[in-house]
Amino acid sequence: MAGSVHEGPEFGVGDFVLLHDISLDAFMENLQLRYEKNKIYSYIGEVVVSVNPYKTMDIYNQSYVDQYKGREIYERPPHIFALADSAYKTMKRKAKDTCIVISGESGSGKTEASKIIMRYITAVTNIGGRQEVERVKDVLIKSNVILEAFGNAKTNRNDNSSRFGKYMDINFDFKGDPIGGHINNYLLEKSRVVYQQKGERNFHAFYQLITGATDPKLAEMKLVRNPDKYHYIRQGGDSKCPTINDQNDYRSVMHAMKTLGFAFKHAETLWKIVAAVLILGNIEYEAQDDVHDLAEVKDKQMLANLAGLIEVTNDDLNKALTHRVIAAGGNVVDKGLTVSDAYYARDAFAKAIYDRMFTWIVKRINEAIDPKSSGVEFVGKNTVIGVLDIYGFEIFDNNSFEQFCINYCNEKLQQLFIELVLKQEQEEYMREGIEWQHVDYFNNKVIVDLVEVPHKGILAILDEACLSVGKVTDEMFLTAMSQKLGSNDRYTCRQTNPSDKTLEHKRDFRIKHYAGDVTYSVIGFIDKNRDTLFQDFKRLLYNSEDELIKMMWPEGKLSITETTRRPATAGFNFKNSIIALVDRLATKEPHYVRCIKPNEIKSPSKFDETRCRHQVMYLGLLENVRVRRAGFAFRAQYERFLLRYKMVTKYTWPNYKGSAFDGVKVIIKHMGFEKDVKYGKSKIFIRSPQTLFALEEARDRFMPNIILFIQKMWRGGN
Ligand code: AOV
Ligand code: MG
Repeated sequence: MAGSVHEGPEFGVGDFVLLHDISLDAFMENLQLRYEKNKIYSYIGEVVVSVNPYKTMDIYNQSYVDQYKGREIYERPPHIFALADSAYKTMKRKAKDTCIVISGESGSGKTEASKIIMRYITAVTNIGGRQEVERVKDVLIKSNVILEAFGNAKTNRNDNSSRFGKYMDINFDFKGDPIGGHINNYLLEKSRVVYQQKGERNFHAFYQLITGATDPKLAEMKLVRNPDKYHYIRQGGDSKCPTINDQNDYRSVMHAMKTLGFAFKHAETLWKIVAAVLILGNIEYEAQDDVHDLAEVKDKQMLANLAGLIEVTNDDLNKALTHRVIAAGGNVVDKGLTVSDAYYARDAFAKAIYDRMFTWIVKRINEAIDPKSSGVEFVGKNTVIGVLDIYGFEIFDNNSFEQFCINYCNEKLQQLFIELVLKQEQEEYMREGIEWQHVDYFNNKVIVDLVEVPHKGILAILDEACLSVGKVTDEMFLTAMSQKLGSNDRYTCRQTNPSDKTLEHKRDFRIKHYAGDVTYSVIGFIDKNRDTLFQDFKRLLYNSEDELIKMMWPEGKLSITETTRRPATAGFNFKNSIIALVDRLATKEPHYVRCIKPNEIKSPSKFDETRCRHQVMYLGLLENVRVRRAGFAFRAQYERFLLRYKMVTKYTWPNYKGSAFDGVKVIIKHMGFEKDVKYGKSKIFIRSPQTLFALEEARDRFMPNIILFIQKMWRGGN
């Protein structure tokens, strides 16, 4: 029947737990049937399974909001609104923090899901119409526009791929109205600033500036309106993306910055930094003479333009781009860079300046959405809903340190999912006093351990290599890994002997991830993990006349002899931030959205069975169904059950005088289902889906009489 989780046989079952036969084939058949009927959402109990429709669906408007507001999850057809509502209600009713974890591979629809959830929450709150709350909502939504401009890019998997991880807490006051939020960001893929694979683009912001800024603005920044002129943004081969309108997006970003209260001067500086990175990428070097190969900047005018943008002197900039000052035995030595070292330094500079700018943007957004400064009067307990939208599992032709971190993060989230789903179910059965049946689940802990365990994990081996003295190469790291991990069946080294000229020289290792095998090229691992930037650049930027640039680089204040401790590595920081994230999620009541990408070609009509089956398998969805079912297809609280089905017997309709528990028993007895149910402390558990369908059908049969009854009551009859 339409109108509940059971939408009728032509749409399959809305909840996979209701499948007659719990097998992968039955799961796939149901998923495909629903997708083909435009039913992109389904449930596994309270978990939402979402298949990316790759087309605009008219299912998010106000009338849909009204249908889901305040309803129980199984009372309406599956929808992500129901999950958002459930997270919201739980938070409000129990005054407990909740979180929504959205997972799935790159392009499966996580970011869109997180935005839909945000929009739902803003649509159902602030009934009182408080102006300050409206402002908070606007600011929360607009913050996304800015983050996506600077942190998303077109990849070969997704035109709007998140290249950073995002966890956002939305804070609510005791009335349940949003009063602000806080964002934690995780490792921006900064290598993209200087390099993109074929078919990919740099971060959207670069193209937005080039296409969106006015002519005078571009002239002032010494830029031309042609992306193909800039080395850092043309390597992918195509700067245009048909699904993206950079020019309009530029305007939206400017508008969003205004809404968030960014100072005009600061917004200007951000675009100036973007422009500076573009020019930096075009800086070329030549050797001063044939003997020393010492680098010199070719185009002095370009150097001057760049210096003007970041407000430093030409000399200082030239020095930083071609020299390195080092402290050796108490003496300060000024050393010229070779041409190749200078190119390396240039790229490191570009990545660092962009990355630091992104960090600043997140910090500035956090100030704008800080609940303490929202102006909303704050009384009583403050609770949060956390929304996690992170970069999805990805495999490219060439996978490096970034993919390694991203995929490790997805392993962690998968593990959290397994633990929490199992735990939640077991706890529910215990609470209800119903016997729990063990269900086997593939636990990916072995892969997580392979990456993160102290001393023996890949990240530890990498750190050890980075910290050792002398010149360490990526190949040495690979050898060290092979020695220590050789026996791990999730790890394979694919290094060939460089002296064997008959073979193509491979410097790869492969990990059997939960979501598939990924081969990582080891090239660049040491460098990306060390993540060091010459002090020269830090000092240069600290000495900028631009107040914001100076503020972004406080450590430039230190002189070269004030030796600083070796900073923590990128891998170490990332691992700790992800562990902290998982710990944080585990303290909240979780809700899950599992996103599936139906095909590789962004088509709204193609259900690639093999690709979908693979995702269903690695996401552990079938096991999820088994765990959820563990003997029972359906459960509901006695009060809700009675309310929903009381019309099926004359003993319970219109009102049952006794307890809800007794009322439910009357219904079950009347229908003859005693053998198929178990009574928990607060809920009834139903074994077979057919029983539930029969109840629903009975309810449908009695519904017309009920409508007549209600109409009669209104007319004053009885
Ligand atoms: P992702 O966040 O999961 O990938 P997105 O949420 O960016 O993926 O979705 C990719 C694209 O699919 C979007 O740009 C939309 O064109 C389309 N799409 C997804 N969900 C919907 C929907 N509900 N309705 C209409 N179109 C949709 V990544 O960030 O790459 O892991 O790192
Ligand atoms: Mg995304």
